[in-house]
This record gives sequence, C-alpha cells and structure tokens, in this order.
Amino acid sequence: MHEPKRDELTVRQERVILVGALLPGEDHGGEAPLDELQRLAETAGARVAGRLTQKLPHIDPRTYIGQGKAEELRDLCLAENADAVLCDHDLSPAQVRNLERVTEAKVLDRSEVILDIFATRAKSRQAKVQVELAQLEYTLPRLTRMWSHLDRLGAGIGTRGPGERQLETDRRVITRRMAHMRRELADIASRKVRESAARSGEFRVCLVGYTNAGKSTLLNALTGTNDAFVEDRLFATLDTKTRTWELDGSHRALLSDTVGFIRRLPHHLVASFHATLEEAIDADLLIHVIDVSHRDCMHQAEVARQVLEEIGCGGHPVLNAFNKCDVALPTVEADLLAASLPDHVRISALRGDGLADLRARVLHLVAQRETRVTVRVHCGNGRLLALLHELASVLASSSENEQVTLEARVEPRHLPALRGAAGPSDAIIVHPAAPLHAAAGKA
Ligand SMILES: Nc1nc2c(ncn2[C@@H]2O[C@H](COP(=O)(O)OP(=O)(O)OP(=O)(O)O)[C@@H](O)[C@H]2O)c(=O)[nH]1
Ligand SMILES: [Mg+2]
Repeated sequence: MHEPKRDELTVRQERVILVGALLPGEDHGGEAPLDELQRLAETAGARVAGRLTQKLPHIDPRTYIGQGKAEELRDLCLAENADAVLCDHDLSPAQVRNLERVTEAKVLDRSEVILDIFATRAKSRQAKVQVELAQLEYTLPRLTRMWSHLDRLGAGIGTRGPGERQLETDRRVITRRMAHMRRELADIASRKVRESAARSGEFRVCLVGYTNAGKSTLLNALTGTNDAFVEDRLFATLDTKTRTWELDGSHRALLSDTVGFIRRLPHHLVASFHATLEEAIDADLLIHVIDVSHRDCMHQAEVARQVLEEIGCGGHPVLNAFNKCDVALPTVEADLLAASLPDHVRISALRGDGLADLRARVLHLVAQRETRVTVRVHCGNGRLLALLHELASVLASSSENEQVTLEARVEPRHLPALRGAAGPSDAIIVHPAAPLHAAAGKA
C-alpha cells in the first residue's frame, strides 16, 4: 500500500481536507465548526480543498472519525486530489497511523498545524528555539511511523529491524538536541531576568488575549510606534515587544505585547513559550484585549482566561478592553460578555476610540501604587541619590548648603532599600496616599 510520507510535518502549498469530529458540549460560538481550522490552515500556507465533519459522542479511538466516515474521507481526498488531511483535534500516534492507512494521505492534527505556523513565523532566536523544542517534544513519541517502512526490509524474528535501529539513533539525536535547546532557553531566560530586574521600578502592563484580537495594533496605538507587526492572520506575533507608554507628563508604564492564545493551544507550546509569557507573569496589570466584533468573542475571552490561569496569572489584576468597537455589531454574545465583565473599557485600537479612557484607568492604577516622599539627603551620599534616581520618579529637587531636597514618587516596595541607604543626617518623609478606588478586577 502507498505509505504517506510523514517526515515533513508541514502543510505549505498543500491541498488539504479539513476534518472535524463534532463532540457534544464543544462550543464554537456562532462560528461554523471548522472556520478556525480553515484560518489556521491558510495561515500555515495550505489550500483548503474540502471539509468533512461527523457528529460523534466521543472521538473514535482507532481512526478519530468513524471507519465509514474515514472511507468517505479517502474518496474525498482522491476526488479533490488532496495531499493532506487536517484534523481539528489532537490525535494519538496510532490514530494518525490508522487514518493515514485508510485515507492514503498525510494526516496532521491541530497541534501540528499550529506548531507549523509557529515554526514559519518565529523570528527571534528565543521564539525559534521554543518552537523547535515544542515540535521535537511533539514528534518524539510519534517517530515510530516515520521509519516503520524500513522494518519491512527483512528483519527476522528476534533481530531488530533497520527501522528500529534508525529509530533509536533518531531518538538519541533528538533527545540530545532537546537538552541542548533547553540549556539555550535557560540562558536566554536568565539574561531576560537580568534585563527585567533592571526595570524593576517600572509599572509593567502586558497585553494578552486571543489571537487576532488586536493586541499589536493597540501596542502601536498606545505607544505611538508602528513597529509591532500587525496582520489579519492568526499568530502574527510570536515575540514579546516591550515599549515605553507615556501615560502623562510624569507617569509611564512599560507595555508588552505577547503571543496570542487559541483554543486547545498545544500543551508543549505553552510550556516552551513560558519564557515569552513571563512578561505576562511578571506584569503588574494585564490588559485583556477582546475582539467584540467576533461572533465567538465570549468563548475566546474564556479561552484566554483559562490560558492565563494555566500560566499562573489567574490572580493578576486585569483590565478588559473590548476592541474593534468600530465594527462590532450589537449581538447577544457581546451583550452577555459585557454583562459578565462590567468593568470593561470599549475601544477601537485602529481608530483610537476609547484609548484616553484606557489610559486614564491605567494611570489611576499606577498612581495608586506609588507613594510620595520628600527626601533630604546630604550631597555626599551618592548611594542614596543614585538609588533615588534609579527606583523613584524624581518630581523636583533643590539644594542648599550641601543638602539636597527631593520630591519623588516611589513604589512602597522600594522604601526599605532607600531607608537602608540613608545616613544619620538624611531624612525620608513618606506622605500618606490619597484614597483611591480599585480600577481593575481579577483575572
Ligand atoms: N476594525 C478594526 N480592526 C482592528 C482593530 N484592532 C485591530 N484590528 C485588525 O485586526 C487584525 C489583527 O490585529 P493584530 O494587532 O495583529 O492582532 P493581535 O492580537 O496582535 O494578533 P496576534 O499577534 O496574531 O495574536 C489586523 O487586521 C488589525 O488591523 C480595531 O479596533 N478595529
Ligand atoms: Mg500581535
């Protein structure tokens, strides 16, 4: 029988058929079940030649869809001259093997398609290594089928076939490569930790949300830059970008863009993107960008919330930004979402609507965290002066008789360091903070 070639796990330029098992309780919002898979396939560079769905109580353990449906799929592949089949769920190695046997086409599952997109879009060294590691982790248990054809070259009873020997070699090579990549990622991560420690006095805001919600557009709009990559495609951004966001004349925050989330995000990918998602983990505030013009916005918001929980951001303060209000139609979904997240801000990142409101909300939170101090320091105490400039925002300073007086705003957590650097003749006077209302809910 024709053996499909599986050593290339890519779908670029291929004609593909989309296949979905429709399981009870799986919500696609108002979207047709395979619409998102179609966008994924197209983002990966494939051409969609057909779709096939089957309602099932559960996934068929042998062939994903039922045997009869699998045969129908083979006929469709033949009729449409398709090279590959993309399944909307993740498949076990055995399910892929069985389905490939029936359809005589290459079968890729949802994770493989997402990994393929990430592989082609990764730009920074970190993103590239993260994706390759995730791919190898995903591939390792699935290697068997790539070499199974060699086993038919006459292995006798009790001897190991050439396929199996090749497989062992491959496993060793891959395992070694994975160890090397993990070390490299750890190096990059520790460099980033040092970088972020250097910015520890800053208020950090991170844009999170479903892929294509408009995070990068918002980053550009808020920071007056144009360098974050925006595209009407899934997973336009794979690298974190951080920009300074001038909130007003004396307040600023660091604003980061992150990789978008998607339902059933491959678990290996979440694990390897941990370093990239650290921007979110370390943030003082998350802005959850939700595309309220999307029919499935309610579910997308829920998926994002779940991913945040998975990466350990469940308790972070969150500001919900309802984006694309310029094109959003009033729908039941959007109304329900608005009712469930009453503290949201309505914006259009593209047109700039509502951004002043968003900025005011963030400013409020930044100010809430800061304490005003008056510091009197002897001009010889260079250490305290340097610390003040590093950790606090100095609002005014004057000097008289070798004594410098500074008015500054500082985060309470830096006060012990300042006090530690103060000499006997220096004074740090902390002014009571004005009462402020909470401006953000919890993730
Ligand atoms: N109409 C409208 N379109 C918007 C708005 N904000 C973003 N878009 C469009 O939505 C698409 C996706 O925008 P991006 O900023 O790349 O979205 P993202 O959330 O960064 O996407 P990923 O990086 O893939 O996760 C682009 O075509 C944008 O022009 C908006 O307020 N209104
Ligand atoms: Mg983006």
